[in-house]
Amino acid sequence: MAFVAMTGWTPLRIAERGLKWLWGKSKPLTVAAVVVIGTVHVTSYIKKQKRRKKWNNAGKDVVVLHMFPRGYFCPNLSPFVVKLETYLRMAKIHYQVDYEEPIGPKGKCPWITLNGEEIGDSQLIIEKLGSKYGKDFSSDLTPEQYAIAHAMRVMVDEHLLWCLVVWRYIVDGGASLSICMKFPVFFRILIPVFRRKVKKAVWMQGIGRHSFSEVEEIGRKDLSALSAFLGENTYLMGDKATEVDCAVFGMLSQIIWNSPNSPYLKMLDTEFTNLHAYCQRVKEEFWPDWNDCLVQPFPKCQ
Ligand SMILES: N[C@@H](CCC(=O)N[C@@H](CS)C(=O)NCC(=O)O)C(=O)O
Repeated sequence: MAFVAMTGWTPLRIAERGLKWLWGKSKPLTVAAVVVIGTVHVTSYIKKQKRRKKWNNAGKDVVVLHMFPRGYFCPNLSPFVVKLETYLRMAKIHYQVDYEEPIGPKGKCPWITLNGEEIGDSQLIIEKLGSKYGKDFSSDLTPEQYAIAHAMRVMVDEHLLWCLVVWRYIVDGGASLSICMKFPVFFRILIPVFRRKVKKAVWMQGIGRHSFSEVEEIGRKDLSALSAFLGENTYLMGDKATEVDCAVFGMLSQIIWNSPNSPYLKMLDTEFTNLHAYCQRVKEEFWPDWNDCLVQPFPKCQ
């Protein structure tokens, strides 16, 4: 108090002086930071607008499919990209691919641009395209068959997926990704960051609380159900391919071509061989240009 009385320097005045001093010292740095951040934002905004202009010029009713870059052994490392691209082929819908902006309006890959509209989520996209182009391959199914196909699709998209996520990012630590896809050094550095994000996600989802062997058994039961249901059929719902085949093929494609050394690949090779043969059939039917959709040349290790 005596100090305040003698000098007239209240705590408020001291703080005010301190802030003024700090601003004086760091003004050039603050201005430089604002200019750099502003320039980066404006430049990326302009680039984003240019890309949109290009996609909107793709042509009326032409789908622009935004995805991660192609892989060495499978056209994509995302089961949902393979699912959606298989559907586009099944439905013979004219489409173009884009690798510049793989993450879409819902913060996920894949997404599409159609006549200027941006749509996210493989399933919602398939349903929307199905009604727009009149390509509903499940319309002949009975309500009971339809319900089974729906349950199978959800099991694969929302359950088996997590078993693969645990293997790919936690057990395998993303190692198979760098074998199966050309990863720029920058992205390799980001794998541990993504791994941490996945660890949090699987914990929240719940599957991350199980041991690896428990997760493996959970995955085995899904594959076993698919295998038993497929039996000797050509496609899941019989002789004719339907939407559920796109989802199942998309997910199994990740096991067969993008998960070397995974326990699930061993299961398909030994226990559930009809699923392996089924994937070869879907590939032959809808991906005659499979090899042209891969990054060449293959790495020496394979
Ligand atoms: N339900 C979505 C799932 C899409 C999805 O999970 N995509 C993953 C790649 S396989 C992704 O974008 N992950 C990036 C992230 O979550 O940040 C769909 O069917 O499209």
